[in-house]
Amino acid sequence: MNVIFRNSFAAIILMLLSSLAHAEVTISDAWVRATAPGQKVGAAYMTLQSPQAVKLVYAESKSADEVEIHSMSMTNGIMKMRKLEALSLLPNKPEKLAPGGFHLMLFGLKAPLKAGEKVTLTLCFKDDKDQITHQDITVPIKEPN
Ligand SMILES: [Cu+2]
Repeated sequence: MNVIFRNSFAAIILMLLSSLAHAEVTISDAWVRATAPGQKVGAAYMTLQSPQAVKLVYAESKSADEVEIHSMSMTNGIMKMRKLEALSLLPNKPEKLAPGGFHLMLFGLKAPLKAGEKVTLTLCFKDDKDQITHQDITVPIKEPN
């Protein structure tokens, strides 16, 4: 093997490895709702899209004691929230977390969430081989409009 061939071989291996590592969930339009002083609960919204079937199984934030995955639905005119064990993502189908629907609920906020500041979240996804991947995101805090 000459040196050039070996180097390009190594480069191809690296490219393959990094493309595997980047089979990750695309997280877009993420925002966290600003909270009033004293409010201990917040909500985060975003759009999730994965190239493969995965489940969002866990989330955490340094800004909150606990983060839960919730759904929201209207039953007889009453909004009901439900804690989900996991949120399934189908391949290449965007799943929107938005007010009135799925959201991440932040419990035990350590400080009020002020518009213009940012919150970090870690999202954990599990694929169909039970492989867990973590993704850290930085999310802007906004007033709902
Ligand atoms: Cu909720």
